[in-house]
Amino acid sequence: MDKKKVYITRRIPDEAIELLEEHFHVEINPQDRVLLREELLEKVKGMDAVLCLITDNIDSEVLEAAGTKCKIFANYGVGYNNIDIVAATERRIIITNTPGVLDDATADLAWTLLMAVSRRIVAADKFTRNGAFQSWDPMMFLGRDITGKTLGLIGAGRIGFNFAKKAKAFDMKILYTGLRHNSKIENELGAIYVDKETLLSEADFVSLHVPLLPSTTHYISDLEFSMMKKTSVIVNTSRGPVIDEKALVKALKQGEIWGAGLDVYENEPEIEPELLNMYNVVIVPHIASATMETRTNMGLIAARNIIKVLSGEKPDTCVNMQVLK
Ligand code: 8YV
Repeated sequence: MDKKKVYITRRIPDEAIELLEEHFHVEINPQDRVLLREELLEKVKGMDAVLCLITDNIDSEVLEAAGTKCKIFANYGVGYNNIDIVAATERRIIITNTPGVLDDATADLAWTLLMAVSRRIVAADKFTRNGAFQSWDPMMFLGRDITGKTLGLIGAGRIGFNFAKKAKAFDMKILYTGLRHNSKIENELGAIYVDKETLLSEADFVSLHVPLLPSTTHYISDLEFSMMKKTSVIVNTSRGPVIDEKALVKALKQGEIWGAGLDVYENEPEIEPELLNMYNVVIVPHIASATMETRTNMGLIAARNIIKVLSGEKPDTCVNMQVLK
């Protein structure tokens, strides 16, 4: 019998590819770039499964193009706002994601950004490299304390919890807000649930850990920035559109907040040009899960989901459970 066919839209770590190759005929996008729309529509045709990335727009046209043989789109990421879940469910295509394995890496990167902004690491590094460190100056690169300050967590799911856990080492007070109370974060970390306004006005550091939904789009905009402390730092490792990027530029320019650490952008890979020249902003290119271990584990979850689904079993991490009933 012919082997089932799996398409991978962009090269991912070898372990996942090798695992899939033990079972299926695997084709991978050979180019080091996101597939163009017409390429994606062509490549998914006749596949039994597709392993896609958050940079692929999987809408009803793509799902339709894949055809009736296709059982699963396994998304390489925990977020799946790139996929039309309703359209997939209508076609009884299973959608999976990669939760759990990237909690630490994402929380670590959020901390890296928080610290880099607070201690002005990037600007200080550039200054030193450029040979500008000619004499020590007591007023040079004054940053902001972290220990003992108040952390404001927006979204207390797995990644938010993990981020807050690390705040304990800095003796921080932890405030959180979100759709629902989380007794685990309250009992284990002493976090206090507050409304959005209280969080924004009391936190020294605000970190975003919510999925992108209509209700979280521009969750932080002009009004929210005006409520924040002038000394505060905002960190975003969730999804770009959660922050209104133009409002962020304005808030930074007007000194409504002290700084920002960003991994994600509203119109990725484009970035508001003014952010590029601001000294109090640290920007990285969506690398929160970019460690060898984490990216390998994400690939293995996606690969195992495909193996299970194409053997008639339930996947480990389905996001449209209705299809399994
Ligand atoms: C990845 C992410 O970089 O998991 C997510 O939702 O945004 C990141 O971990 C991305 O998914 C890679 O496709």
